[in-house]
Amino acid sequence: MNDIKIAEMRITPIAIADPPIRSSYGLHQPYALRTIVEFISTDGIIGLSETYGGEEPMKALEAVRDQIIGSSPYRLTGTLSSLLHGREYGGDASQTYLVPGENPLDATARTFAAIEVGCLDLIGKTVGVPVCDLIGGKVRDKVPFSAYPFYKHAGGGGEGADARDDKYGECLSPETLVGQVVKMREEYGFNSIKFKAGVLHPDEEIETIKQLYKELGPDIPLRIDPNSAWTVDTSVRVGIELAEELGRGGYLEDPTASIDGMAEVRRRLLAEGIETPLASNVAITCFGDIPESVAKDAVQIILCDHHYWGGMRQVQTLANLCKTFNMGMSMHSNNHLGISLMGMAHVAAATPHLTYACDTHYPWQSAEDEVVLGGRVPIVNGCVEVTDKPGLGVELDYDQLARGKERYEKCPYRKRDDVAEMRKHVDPNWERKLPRW
Ligand code: GKR
Ligand code: MG
Repeated sequence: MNDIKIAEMRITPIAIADPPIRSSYGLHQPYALRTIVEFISTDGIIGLSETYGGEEPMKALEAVRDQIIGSSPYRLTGTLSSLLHGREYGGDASQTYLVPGENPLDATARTFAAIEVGCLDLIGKTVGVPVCDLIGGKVRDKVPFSAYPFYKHAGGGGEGADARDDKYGECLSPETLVGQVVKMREEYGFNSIKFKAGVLHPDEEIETIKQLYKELGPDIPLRIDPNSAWTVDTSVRVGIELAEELGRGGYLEDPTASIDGMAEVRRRLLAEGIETPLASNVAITCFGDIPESVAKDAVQIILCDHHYWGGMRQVQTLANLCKTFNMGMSMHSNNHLGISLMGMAHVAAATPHLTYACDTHYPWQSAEDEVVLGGRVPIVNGCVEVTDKPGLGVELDYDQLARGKERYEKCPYRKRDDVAEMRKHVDPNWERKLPRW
C-alpha cells in the first residue's frame, strides 16, 4: 500500500452553467469554468480533484506533470512544497483587484492544492479511509454551509439552446432577494446567510439585511460581503445601522479595501460600542498578511479556502493560527461542483477551529452539470454529511464529464471576467471602481 505510484494524470476542463449573478467584481458569465484532475495509480485507482478553470490552471498542472508521473502520492506534495513558498513572507497578494482564481500571486498555491487533494483522495481510496481521517480525523459528521444569496439579473445561466431555467428570477431589490433566500432555505435548509453586497446603493443593501432579519428572525446569523466596495465611512455607517442584525453570530466581510482600511473600520465601530467582527477573504489571502492584520486588529475572522490557500493541510495550519490569535475561521467559496464541495466538507470536518458555517455557491449550479456519479451531493438541513466512504467519497460520471468538456469547447470563455460580462450586458462603460460608495 505504501508503494502506490501515480501512473497517469488526466486534466479535463469543463464549463458549467452559471446564472447572471452580481458582485462588486461585476457580473458572472453564463458559464463558470472548472478543471477536473484525475490521478491514476498503477493499480488503476483514481484520485479526484476539482480546481479553478480555464487555460492557466491546466498549463500550471502540465508544467509539473513530469514530477507527478511515477511519484508516490504520499510524498508528492512534499516534493512539490516549493509551490507554496513565497506567499508566507508578505507582499500584496490580496484579492482586492482580482477575482479569486485569477490572482497570479497564488497561482502555485492553487496548483499545489489541486494536487494535494487528488493525492489524498487517491490514498484514501487505496487504503479505504476517508480524506478527513487522513488529515487528522473527523470532529464533525455534518458540515454546516450557509445560503449565499446574490442580486441577479433574469436568467438561469448557459447560452442558446443550453440556456437553463431561471429558478430564482430577477432579484435586484430587497424584496426579491428575501424571496431568493426563502426558496434556497426551502430546498437546502440553510441556517445562516451570507449575502453578497457591493452591487446596489448601500441603503438598499442595508434594507435587504433588515428585511432578511425580519423574515428569518434573530436566530439565523447574517453576513454581508460587498467585496471592498465601500469607503471606511460607509463601512462604519453600515456597521452602525446593522449592529443588531449582524451582531447575532454574523459578520461584516471585507466592507472596505486593505488591512489599514479594515483596521480603521474596526477601531471606529469599537468606539461606537459595536463589536460586530470583520471577516476577510480579500484583504487577507495568505499567511504573509496575518502579522500586520493581527497587529492592527484589522480582521477578526479569516475565510479559508483550500483551493487557493495551498490545500487542506494549509487550511488546518491557518485554523491553528486563527485560534492562537483568538480569531474565528470561516470558509470562502467560488462556483464549484460536487468534488470541490466534498473537498470543502472533508477539510471542514477535520478542522476543529472552523467557527462558522462555510460559504458555498453550490445552489447556483444545476444537476445537469454535476460530474459526480449519482448526481448532486445532498445538502440537508444546511449540512453536507461526511461519511466513512474512502477518499472524498465521490466518483466521476464520465458521460457528464464529457458533456462538461463539450460545453467548455463550445463556449468562448477561457477565464473569469466579470467586468467584460458587465460591459456586455449591463453598461458598456462599466468600471470596477473601488470604493464605489
Ligand atoms: O462569486 O461573485 C462571486 C463572489 O464575489 C466571489 O468571487 C468571491 O470570491 O465568494 C467570494 C467572496 O466571499 O468574496
Ligand atoms: Mg468574501
